[in-house]
Amino acid sequence: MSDFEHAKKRVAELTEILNDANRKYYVLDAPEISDFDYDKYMRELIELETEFPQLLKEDSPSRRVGGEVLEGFENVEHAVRMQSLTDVFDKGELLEFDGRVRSALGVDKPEYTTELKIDGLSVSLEYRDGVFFRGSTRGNGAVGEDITNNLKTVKSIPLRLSEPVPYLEVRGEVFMPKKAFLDLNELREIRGEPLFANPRNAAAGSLRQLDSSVTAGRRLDIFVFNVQAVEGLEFSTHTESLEYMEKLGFKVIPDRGIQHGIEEAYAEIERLGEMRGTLGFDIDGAVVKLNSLDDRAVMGETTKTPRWATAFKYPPEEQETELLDIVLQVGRTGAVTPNAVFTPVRIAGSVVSRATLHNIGYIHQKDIRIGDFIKVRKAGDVIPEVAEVVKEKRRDGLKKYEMPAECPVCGEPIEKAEDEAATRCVNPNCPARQLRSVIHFASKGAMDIEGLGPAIVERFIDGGLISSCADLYELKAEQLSGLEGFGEKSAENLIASIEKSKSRGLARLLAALGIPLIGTRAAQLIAGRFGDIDKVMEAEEEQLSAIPDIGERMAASVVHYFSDPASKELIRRFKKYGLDLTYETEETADTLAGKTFVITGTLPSMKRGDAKKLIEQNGGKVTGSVSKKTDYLLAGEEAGSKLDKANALGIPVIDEAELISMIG
Ligand code: 1X8
Repeated sequence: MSDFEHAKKRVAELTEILNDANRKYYVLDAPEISDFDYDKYMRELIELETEFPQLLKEDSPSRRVGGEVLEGFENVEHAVRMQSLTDVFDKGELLEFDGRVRSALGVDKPEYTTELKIDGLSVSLEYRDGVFFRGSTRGNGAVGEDITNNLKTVKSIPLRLSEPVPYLEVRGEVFMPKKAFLDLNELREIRGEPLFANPRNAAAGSLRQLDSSVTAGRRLDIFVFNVQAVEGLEFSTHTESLEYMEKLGFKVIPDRGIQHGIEEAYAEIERLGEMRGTLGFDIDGAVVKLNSLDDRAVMGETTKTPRWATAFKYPPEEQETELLDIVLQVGRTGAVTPNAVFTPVRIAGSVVSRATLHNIGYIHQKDIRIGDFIKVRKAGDVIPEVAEVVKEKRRDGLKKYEMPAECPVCGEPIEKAEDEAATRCVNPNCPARQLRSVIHFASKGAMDIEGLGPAIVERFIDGGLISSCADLYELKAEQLSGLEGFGEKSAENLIASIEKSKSRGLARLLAALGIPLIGTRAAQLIAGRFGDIDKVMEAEEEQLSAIPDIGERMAASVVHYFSDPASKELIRRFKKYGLDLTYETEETADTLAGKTFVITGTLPSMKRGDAKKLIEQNGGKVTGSVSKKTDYLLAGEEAGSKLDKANALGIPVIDEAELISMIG
């Protein structure tokens, strides 16, 4: 075989392995291969496709990482209109819908299916010969936009079906799980980027990216719930079509059952409604549909909506409570955010007693006053917010709320810029700002100082031991061992981790400084381009923005940060304490970051201690006993109970040679 034929065969194998792994992980939620192996195969595939570009197919799993940047989206005319549903808001309206169905079909108990209505974005997915070739937004129902590249990055969308169906179009709803949404916003907050209001907006913003690698970085998911068109096949019921889609490899809407008559359907609506708070994603209702496709044909449709289905909208869960206080929180960038504190209430599955009030403009717009009765709800089921004031219940003498003129923490004046909603404390020495910046500095993605969590940072700042990140490097074990909860040993351990952080290198340090808009990846790119801190500090905006993926605003943010004498002083001190402020390529040795290993048995060439060191040098962690949190068991000769336990838990077992190949 020629090199090309070898490559072709291997590309087919890798495609198969990766598509299968992907389906097991994202559709079936039952992963079989490790992330490490997945990444390894993906790298191999990308290398082969780079060497032999003619092997890069439209359904290659490598398309999932994105990368193509478009000028704009093309229009797609939907061959089958993507209809909307008529809404009903209570049982009475639902019974009216059922009345129309019963009289048209002439039956007492129509056969319904009731499903969750996902609060995301409707998309159409089209397959030719079993290969995904086009995905589009709903748009106005008749014409949408071609977002194929972005949809290919959604891991639960199959790029190739288990059968080569000549033509298939399915409809589904793309959404961002609540957890992914909260993580994304947390990251955006750290980077000083605007936050998304709810998971739906985050999903919409992610699908509308012209650069598909941005979409790839957002954890989007999908449920499909309808076959829009299929060639060479006919179904008699909706449930049959769902089963068919499942067989083809789609992630199909869960919790579908058949109900006989509207009372059963209503009971199902109530059951689904009760699950609402416990689901990992937002829903905005339940969809009741006729199951038989013949029945559907009898009912027909209007231009916009089918007559055979309706959406039951759950009332937004809102609770009335009393606003006890408005407290102010000072963020790392100095933004002073007002928060409502109210008598605890239960909403969408959890008890809440605080909600953000965003900024002073929001408070004034809703005229929220301390002592008011307010209605609280969860924005997109996740973030509590104050929906409105119950004005009828307002008692006399409540005063209009005004922001204090001084920072609640440091007492220095606070400012509101004309063009900004936020009010800020501009005192760089404000303890609240310092607290947050030290917490960020020590965190995992930054300098990763083990044992220095938020609670301890707070105690150090409150106790006057430190007031900035640089002060950490002046701490002595003797100072700590006197503190409550610190023994001699734990004090020494913490000092040792602080010491260890000195060698993290330039990329992590840049990320740790908390420069607005500069996260881990940007820090890495900048460190790689300039190599040491002095060059970064001297860099001009044009040089920075010439780095691919570093935008103008990021460039300006870096220059602005280092133009501040306080930043220069901080760096001067870091140098004095001997921090490594250079970038070495080896520094990216975070191959094993986030991975936890347990070592057992006798290794062929290394002592266990050396293996531990090697894992740690590459960013991994070593612990003593096997648990669900263990990622790999490194096993040598005569491995005993740990091996049994790892096998029982399905934890991958590797040998010394595999460890070495993992590190590369
Ligand atoms: C919209 C949605 C439907 C379903 C789930 N989520 C949605 N957002 C479903 O059928 N289970 S149907 C639908 C529509 O037809 N407009």
